[in-house]
Amino acid sequence: MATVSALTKERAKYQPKLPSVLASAGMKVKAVKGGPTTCIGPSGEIRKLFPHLFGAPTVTFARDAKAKPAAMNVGVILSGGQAPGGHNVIAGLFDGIKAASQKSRLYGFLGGPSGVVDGRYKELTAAFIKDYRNTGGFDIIGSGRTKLEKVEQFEKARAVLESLGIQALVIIGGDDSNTNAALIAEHFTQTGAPIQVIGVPKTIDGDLKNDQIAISFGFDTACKTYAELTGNICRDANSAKKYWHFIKLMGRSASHIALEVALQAQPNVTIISEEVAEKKMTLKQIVDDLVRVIVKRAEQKKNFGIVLVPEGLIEFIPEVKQLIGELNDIMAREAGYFKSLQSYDDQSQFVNQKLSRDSSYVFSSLPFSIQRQLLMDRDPHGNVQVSKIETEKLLIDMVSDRLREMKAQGAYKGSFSAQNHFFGYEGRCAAPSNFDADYCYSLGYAGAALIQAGLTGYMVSVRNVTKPAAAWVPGGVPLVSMMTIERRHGAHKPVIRKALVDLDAKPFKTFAAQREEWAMNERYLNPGPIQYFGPASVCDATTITLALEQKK
Ligand code: FBP
Repeated sequence: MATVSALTKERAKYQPKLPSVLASAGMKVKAVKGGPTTCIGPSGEIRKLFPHLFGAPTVTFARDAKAKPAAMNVGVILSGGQAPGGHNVIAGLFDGIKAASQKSRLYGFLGGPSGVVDGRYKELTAAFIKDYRNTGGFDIIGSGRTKLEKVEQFEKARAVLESLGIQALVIIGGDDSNTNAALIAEHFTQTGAPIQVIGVPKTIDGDLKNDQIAISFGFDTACKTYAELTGNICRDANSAKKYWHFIKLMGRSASHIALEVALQAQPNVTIISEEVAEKKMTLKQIVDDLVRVIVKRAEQKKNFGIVLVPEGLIEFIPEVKQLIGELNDIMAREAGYFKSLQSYDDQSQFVNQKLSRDSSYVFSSLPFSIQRQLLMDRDPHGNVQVSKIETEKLLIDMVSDRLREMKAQGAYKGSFSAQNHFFGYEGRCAAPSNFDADYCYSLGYAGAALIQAGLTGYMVSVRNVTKPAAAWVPGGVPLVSMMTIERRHGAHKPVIRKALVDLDAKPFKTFAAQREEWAMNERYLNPGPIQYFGPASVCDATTITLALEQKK
């Protein structure tokens, strides 16, 4: 039997593209500083928390024939949920430091951030990395969700890094992990530890982006995978004409994935959480909207359709958001007592006494299964684990109830048979698309260039990414410049702001202009599987979101 699939074997030969400045000059580059930065939140507070990092300039790279690249010892961590392309970030970082000097060494910390605190690591050699190039997954060194935010952890990490002679730590993670990267960088600078910290923007959710960061890696491949599956379901629905499919799509908070999949596959209904929040919609109003479309389609004898539900929806419904906020505070404040309660009934009774009247009403009106899911353990960053909340089933239940009532009153004559799906884990480890393979490799390589430039507290950036890779612009952005203050775990903390769907921007507007047409008709598109071999117009296409965002 073959040990790798035919695709993996062929794909291993793919040489990711680099921005021309790095492709032609390798590490013979210098950092070119832009103007000083501030931050997006209250600058006085953030400056106090990051006195050494605050105000650093953005940088790009230029060729420098006089540069004298030297050996670098670098450590790398994969943090949080898997995202396609992580292996290529590591490959790019490895090739970058080796281009500087063959004496450079790369250490991978195992199992996520805890690896660097506990000193679990593996030296990553050319022979070892070879089998991971252009593959999906984070299995090269594993990932984890331990958060690094305490001084004791920083000090333990420092001891481990110094014992290996590591001069820079690269943290590949989402907004929370990069926030922590900034805390570590500040601590190391303040205490005189000679260790740089560099972040890499990762998350399929696509919510780690801003004017400087085009997109987090993994979004492209994950969306294309979900769009393929959604397109297939649209085709099935239109063939069988008997089911309403409710598809929940991953994306912890923002609805970027749902929006992108909607643009690619054109299903009948897509709920966008940010719009729900903006319009202050109640759960009942969301159900009303769905019922309106289902009834209208039924009048045309179309008892089928597709509804996309963003994973984070529940937290954007103002009344549920308020409830979750109160639950988070109670569960953080009374963590010990709450955990000691053995049964779900006891837990539910306990929180119910502490909730405000409105939230207690909302909590009690939810089905038991959803109540239980809302009381499950938070993730290490204090977030509700929305991937475990079955919002798609909640909506199916509520829609069925309403249609039953309407039928009894003679206001609905159709039939409603629903199927539920959740696409999330199916896309997080897909083999990276050409875009993610190239983007990730470039991020890793540019990370090496930032280290060579002696910078710390930076996120790697590669911009201009809707152009061919040669024209991409690699550089770095100070992590602190993306920061604001938010309430987490019942306290105010500095965080990198999540980018939510902008209702005034082109991707949402493009969707909104067509959604009524898509609701009533079958304008389904079939994006098909990601193509790795073939015309650039198919293989190198970016997401529609990115193309629309960057369109001048
Ligand atoms: P990151 O933000 O860490 O990249 O993770 C994103 C995500 O895939 C979300 O879309 C999802 O809600 C969550 O991870 C699921 O987490 P877990 O892998 O712990 O089940």
